[in-house]
Amino acid sequence: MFVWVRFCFLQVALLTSLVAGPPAPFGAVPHPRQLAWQRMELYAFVHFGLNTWTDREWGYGDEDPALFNPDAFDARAIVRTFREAGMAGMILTAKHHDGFCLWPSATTEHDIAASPWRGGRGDLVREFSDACRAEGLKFGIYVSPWDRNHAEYGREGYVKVFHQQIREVLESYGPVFEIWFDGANGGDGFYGGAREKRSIPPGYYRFPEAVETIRKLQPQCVVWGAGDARWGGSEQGHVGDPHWHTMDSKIPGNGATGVRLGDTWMPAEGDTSIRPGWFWHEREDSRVKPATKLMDVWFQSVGRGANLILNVPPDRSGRLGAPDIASLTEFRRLRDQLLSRDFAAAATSEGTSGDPMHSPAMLVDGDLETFWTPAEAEASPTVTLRLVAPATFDVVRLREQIRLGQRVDGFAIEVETAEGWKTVHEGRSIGHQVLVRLSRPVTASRLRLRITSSAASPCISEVALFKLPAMRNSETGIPASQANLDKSAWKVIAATSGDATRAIDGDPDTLWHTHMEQEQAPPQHFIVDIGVETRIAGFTYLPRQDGVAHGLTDRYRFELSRDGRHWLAAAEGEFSNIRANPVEQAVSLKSPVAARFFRFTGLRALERNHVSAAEIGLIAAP
Ligand code: FUL
Repeated sequence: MFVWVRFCFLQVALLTSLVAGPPAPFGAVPHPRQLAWQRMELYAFVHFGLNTWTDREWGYGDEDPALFNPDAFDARAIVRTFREAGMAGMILTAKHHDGFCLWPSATTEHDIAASPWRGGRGDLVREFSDACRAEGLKFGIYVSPWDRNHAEYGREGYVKVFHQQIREVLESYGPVFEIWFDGANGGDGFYGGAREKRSIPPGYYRFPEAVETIRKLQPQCVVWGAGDARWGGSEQGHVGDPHWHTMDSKIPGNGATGVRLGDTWMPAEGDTSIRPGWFWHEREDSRVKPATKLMDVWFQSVGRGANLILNVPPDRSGRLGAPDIASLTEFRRLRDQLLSRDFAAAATSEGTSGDPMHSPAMLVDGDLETFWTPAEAEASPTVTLRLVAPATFDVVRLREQIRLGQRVDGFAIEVETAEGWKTVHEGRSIGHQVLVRLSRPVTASRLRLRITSSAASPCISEVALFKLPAMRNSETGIPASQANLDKSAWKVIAATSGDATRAIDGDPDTLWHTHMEQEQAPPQHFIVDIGVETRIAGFTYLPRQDGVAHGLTDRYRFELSRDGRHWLAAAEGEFSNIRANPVEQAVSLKSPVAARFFRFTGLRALERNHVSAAEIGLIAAP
């Protein structure tokens, strides 16, 4: 029976191909679960947990669960905001690196059942997953592999716990569209009281086995970071250009661009937070990204064919902040306005086609599944669209039918002007979609899409034309620094090595760097005289901004002095997550200290054996 059905199928396939049937898939193609996921495009991230109370980005693992008590938590209100912002789903940090589980887990006592919230009977994963179902959003889960709380971390015992946690969250909360496995691991932690550094061997988490379990429990769930989808390469949300949906099992590649012609379909997700950090910090209430900035990030992720996961963290009351909601609302309005009118709709089209089913008319039929494929003989396939009326546009959206693989390697967009045809854009990748922003608006009634290079006959499903809404210029609304003390009269009076004036010159592109003729290993420090005694409430550290991790300082000491001789240890600690998210770090002192001198010491470096800082600033007490 099977053989016969298969034989018939081959016959039909052969016949259709003689009649010029649909093009065969090319290279790696998406699994249906990946395809459904790629079409979600935009969803929310929710970082919420003990860090919300301790004001940290990475908890050490020894935080008291009693801190967790959001008195006005309302999952439904949060999810409604996401729906109104046009998001297709949300992912919750069910467990972050501090090991605190937001659901009552049988694997640990370090969970929500140990908190006073809802009398110790609360389950935040349940409340969010129920709210998502009620609001029609998909629900996803982040379970951190690195666990700074668990005593067995680094040993076999913890791997079992981790796998059990995955089972718990997938068995009890309905469909999960994506599970997120973060790669971060800073080494040290509480680890049941050991307070030590632990390193793990490659393969420690046994992901292949975990993925097998996930497939069994929830076959539609996309595994991020260990199976189906990849990181977009930065925590600023953007992905590369050109952007390929494939990676290769043999060639190491960069997640931002992907690997052209790679053997594995592994689409990217750009991740970023609406605030500088992932968790809510009061001091960042004034640093919420405005909608214009979100539009930029969206163009550089969704507009390059990737998904965008945008983090919007609840505060200690368990609600989203007013500035965050305002920005999301405006972000939605701008996207709606942009996409409300497609000037290519109902255009007539001319061009060759490989077969009648795949004529150029498919490009403007509003159907993502249908596509145009040119006659095979055409060397540089071109399609011409005549719009129903002359239109002014500055955004062109193109989509390939990615069920058949990513095929196009180069394209040009041309418009007809009074002086003849003019190329207004040349690009490389299309894939799921590309939103091309033209350098300026053009007015035309005829447009040509020319495929200049393609690894297999192009299969283009859409051309659409839009006009950007008026946007107040992208003043980001994010102050350059949280430090508020003027540095112009500051003087470096000592430094163990390197030119420390570069860390107080107000220029984020210059840096203090203790790598001289040879590496000057941490600890390394410098001392600054700020000229007048001032009440200091905190300091800021801006990591180097050139994308290099050498000397990135993830442990610091900060001291203050009135006379430059007697020092007070004002703060010592960790700058968490600066490798992936090298934004300015602000540290508040327990209470303000009057001082005229400060000494900044880098105690540990993430890479190479030296210390660097782009800027150090001071926060004066009000
Ligand atoms: C990173 C983590 O270390 C951050 O804390 C955050 O969760 C981000 C989404 O991923 O690698």
